Parts: sequence; structure tokens; C-alpha cells
Amino acid sequence: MASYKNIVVLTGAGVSAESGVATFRDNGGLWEQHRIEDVATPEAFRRDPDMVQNFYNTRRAQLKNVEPNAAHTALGTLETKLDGQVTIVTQNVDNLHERGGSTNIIHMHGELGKVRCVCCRRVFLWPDDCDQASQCPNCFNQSALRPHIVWFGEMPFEMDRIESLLCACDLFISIGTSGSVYPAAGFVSLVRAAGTAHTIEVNLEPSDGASYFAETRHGEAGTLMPLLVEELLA
Ligand code: BV8
Repeated sequence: MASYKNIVVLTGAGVSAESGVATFRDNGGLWEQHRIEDVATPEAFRRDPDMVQNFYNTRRAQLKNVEPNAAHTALGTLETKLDGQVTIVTQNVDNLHERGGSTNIIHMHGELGKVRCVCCRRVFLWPDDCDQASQCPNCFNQSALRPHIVWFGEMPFEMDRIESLLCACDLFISIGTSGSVYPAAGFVSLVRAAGTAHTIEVNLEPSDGASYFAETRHGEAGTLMPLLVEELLA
């Protein structure tokens, strides 16, 4: 395998599946238990903030019971050992990439372990439950803290930086995502339009965007990623 100096890795819920974190669209996934419109939109939060806060409180609590898997730790090793740059752009809101050893991470859809004040817009680490009685530690407003999550209809974080990275990379790897949500699902097209980067999809099954990738490896990320990282570091 060629040697790469500037790798961008996009991850989705599938990279955390073997850690026991529910995905969205697999059997038993989150969107089977809840409608997106009821828990992951600004309108839902305005309509029923307690329902939305509970949805995220439940997932935040689950984070305490899961561990990074071999895919997370393989990516941490890649960042540590590659003679070049590795950037993780994750759609996931869990903290398993951090706990797997990666440090160069962009959480484009936010983070479960943080809340944001809708009044003063400050962001706070928040490992426990958040509800309408929670008070902003900065401006002391009550009922002002929301999950620091990008909901449907909201602009993902750091898009300019992400687009620059995608245009400059020489390898784009997509891991564990169904390719059904934009703008993340369009990243591979942006990489292909920008130049000559190699593109690899690592997914349990072909994603909606599989045909856009120069190379696809189908199977469990926890098995495939250590092998791919070994090739990249050889
Ligand atoms: C925006 C945080 C604009 C919440 C999430 C048409 C074109 C372009 C856009 C749109 C469009 N129609 C509608 C839109 C807008 C919308 C969208 O794309 N909708 C979809 C449904 C069509 N997008 C948005 O709203 C985005 N914002 O467009 O803003 C804008 C412009 C100006 C001003 C303001 C706004 C924001 C979207 C972000 C929503 N938030 N997450 C939360 O977590 O609760 S989305 C959520 O689902 C994830 O973050 C992720 O992004 C997305 C997809 O999930 P995946 O990660 O892919 O997981 P999934 O379960 O689907 O798939 C798992 C995969 O893993 C499977 O393929 C499976 O086979 C595989 N797998 C399973 N196990 C393993 C495995 N692979 C390997 N190993 C395993 N062991």
C-alpha cells in the first residue's frame, strides 16, 4: 500500500457498534425506538424539551458503561505512529475516539458529554443528566441548557475546516456510516472532485455511497481496521 501523509477519516455509528453503542439505522437502532422528528430537531426541543433531554440523558449515561473497541484503538495507533497527519472527522457524539487514543478529532455533530447555554452560548462539560431545571454555570439562567448536539436542520460544526482537510488529503477513509445523512454523506464526492486522493470505505455492508469509493472493505470495523492500519504503517 502506498505511503500517505495526510489522512482524513470519517466515522459514523458503526465504528462504535462493537462497543455496544446503538447505531441509528441497524436493527434495534435508535431511529427504530424514536422518530427523528421527536428527539433530534430544534422543533422537537421547543415542543417537548423533557423528551429530548431524556433521549440524550439516556445515551450520555450509557457512555459510562462502554469501552473503545479495536477500531478506535487502531485509529489512535495510526495517529501516533504515522509519519504524517491523521484527522478524525466523526459524526458520532460519543467519546470513544478520545478514549481509544486519538487526539486530532472534529465532532461535526457535537458531543454527548457537553451542553450549551442558549442564552450566553457557552459550552460546558456535562457528564450527568441535564434537564429544564439545570442552571447555566455562567449566566445562571434556568431552562437554558441544551445538548451540544447538531440536530437535523442545524449546521454541522467546523465545516470550513473539514472541507479544507478533505481537499488536501491524500487518503480518505469512511468507517461505519450508512452514508444517508448530509453533508457527511457528500464528503467522498468532495474528495474525488478535489484531486487524486485514494478513497476507502470500511463498513459492515455497502453504504448508500459505496460506489463513490475506489476501494471498499466490508466487515466489522473492529476486525478490518487493525489490518488496514497495519498496512498503512508498513
Ligand atoms: C444540514 C447527532 C443545513 C444527533 C445527527 C438532502 C440533501 C442534503 C441535506 C438534506 C437533504 N435532505 C435533508 C437534508 C438535511 C439533513 C439530512 O441529511 N437528512 C437525511 C435524513 C436525508 N441533514 C441535516 O439536517 C444536517 N444539517 O444539512 O444543515 C443547513 C444549512 C444552512 C443553515 C443551517 C443548516 C445535520 C445532520 C446532523 C443530524 N445529527 N447526529 C444524535 O446523534 O442524536 S445525524 C446521525 O445520523 C449521525 O450523527 C450520523 O450523521 C447520521 C447517520 O448515522 P450513521 O453514523 O451513518 O449511522 P447509521 O446507523 O445510519 O449507519 C451505521 C452504519 O454502520 C451502517 O451502514 C452499518 O452497516 C454500519 N455498521 C454497523 N456495525 C458495524 C458497521 N460497520 C462496521 N463495523 C461494524 N461493527
